[in-house]
Amino acid sequence: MSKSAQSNAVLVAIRTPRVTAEELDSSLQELTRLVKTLGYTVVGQVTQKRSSDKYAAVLGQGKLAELALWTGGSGKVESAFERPKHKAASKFEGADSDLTEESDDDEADDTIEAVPGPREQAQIVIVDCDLSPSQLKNLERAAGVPVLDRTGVIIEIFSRHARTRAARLQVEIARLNYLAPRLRETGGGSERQGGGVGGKGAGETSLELDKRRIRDRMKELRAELAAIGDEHQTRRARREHELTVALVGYTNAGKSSLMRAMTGIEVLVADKLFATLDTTIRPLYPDTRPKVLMSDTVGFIKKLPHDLVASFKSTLDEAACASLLLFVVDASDPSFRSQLDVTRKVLAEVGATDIPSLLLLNKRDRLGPEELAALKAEYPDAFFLSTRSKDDLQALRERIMGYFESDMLDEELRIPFTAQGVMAEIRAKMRILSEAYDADGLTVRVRSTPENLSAIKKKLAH
Ligand SMILES: Nc1nc2c(ncn2[C@@H]2O[C@H](COP(=O)(O)OP(=O)(O)O)[C@@H](O)[C@H]2O)c(=O)[nH]1
Ligand SMILES: [Mg+2]
Repeated sequence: MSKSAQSNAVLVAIRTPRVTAEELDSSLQELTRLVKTLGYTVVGQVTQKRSSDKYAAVLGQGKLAELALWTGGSGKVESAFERPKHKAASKFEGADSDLTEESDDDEADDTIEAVPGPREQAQIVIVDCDLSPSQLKNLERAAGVPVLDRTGVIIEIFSRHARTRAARLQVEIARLNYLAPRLRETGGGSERQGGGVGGKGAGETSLELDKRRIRDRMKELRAELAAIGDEHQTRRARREHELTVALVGYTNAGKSSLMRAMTGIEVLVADKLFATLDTTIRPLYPDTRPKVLMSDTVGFIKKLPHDLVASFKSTLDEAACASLLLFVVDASDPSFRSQLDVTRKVLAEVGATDIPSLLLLNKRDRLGPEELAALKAEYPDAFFLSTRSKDDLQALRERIMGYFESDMLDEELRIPFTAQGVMAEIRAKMRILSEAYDADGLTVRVRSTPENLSAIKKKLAH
């Protein structure tokens, strides 16, 4: 339990006049899912109606105090050591008077009900809007715990999902770009030092030095990225070796649930040995012959900050290498058609146009019989399922294997006892339809991809 106690998050959101209650709610739901993806449990939220989300500490004074209840902080921006600069202070006072004008009584009532017990303390604050560096600093002071904004959360998720070298570089650039203006002076304030060899330039503070290092590193990363060039060759080569099914679609479609159910991650995660394994790509479980890998992509995000579009696309590299794409949609979400359009368009942009695909209309348990019939008429080729139905999952597994096997050949192989080593490879890569032993060896009937078949035949010929 102590581990989960270390990873509670409290969400903060501002509802500006342009935003409806429904929009705020759906934005917070999405943020909750993103935060969960990072491994945090959302234990509470602090929201406030304000004219803007640009106030010095985002929240007004009363709401800062409410936030501090969750995090155990002071609830105040001013620290004993450093008072806000003149301009910031007057802006902050403005924020206070704004609170009395705009604070919502209903929300205040909610707060009293939701006052956290000692077991629900949050160790991080996640803010639904993007924060300026000084807003971040002010909030951290009041909360007394680290603060991450929406962009920070998304960058963190992307970096976990970036698998190819190009994707890693792209995400690293986005991270440094985000980090640079948020760097703070570490150590003893802004002391200046003379230039040492390879160290600070004359009169350069350590903060300036850090910023220069970041700029240099970004230059390096960009050069490296440019040098990688066209990766299509490598992709094609990979596709011949492994059978990979990639799940793509918006967040909340049910991709991770499907991934868990089809690959037995839950079984594995329960066993601590496997807990640290990469869970974004795993073989189907129970094992299949041939082996089929499933990959979970980061998922399309409705409010994706513009600066992150490039790094988001790069996390789709895995999908662009897949042998089969599964487009997962939440069929009970009225906006799934437009989401499907965006998903298809972006995948075409990352060069995944020639990959065969199957449309999965998920959450069919949430549809009435008439809705279901109408959707079946509209999407006759789609596969309907609920990730909660064992039968549906089994049927999907058969559909996927059937797809791969349609490309495969059945053949009879003669394996003399002198070539028994080859059998292990056959068992790993092919589906064995029958095997019969006799005095000199065995005869197996296999179903296999043409590539694997010719590789094995070559070995047997030796
Ligand atoms: N009713 C219903 N809910 C589902 C189904 N599949 C997933 N969900 C729920 O939908 C939410 C999002 O699922 P998740 O797998 O995290 O989606 P992802 O963002 O695409 O990875 C979770 O609350 C799931 O429990 C389903 O078949 N039926
Ligand atoms: Mg997911």
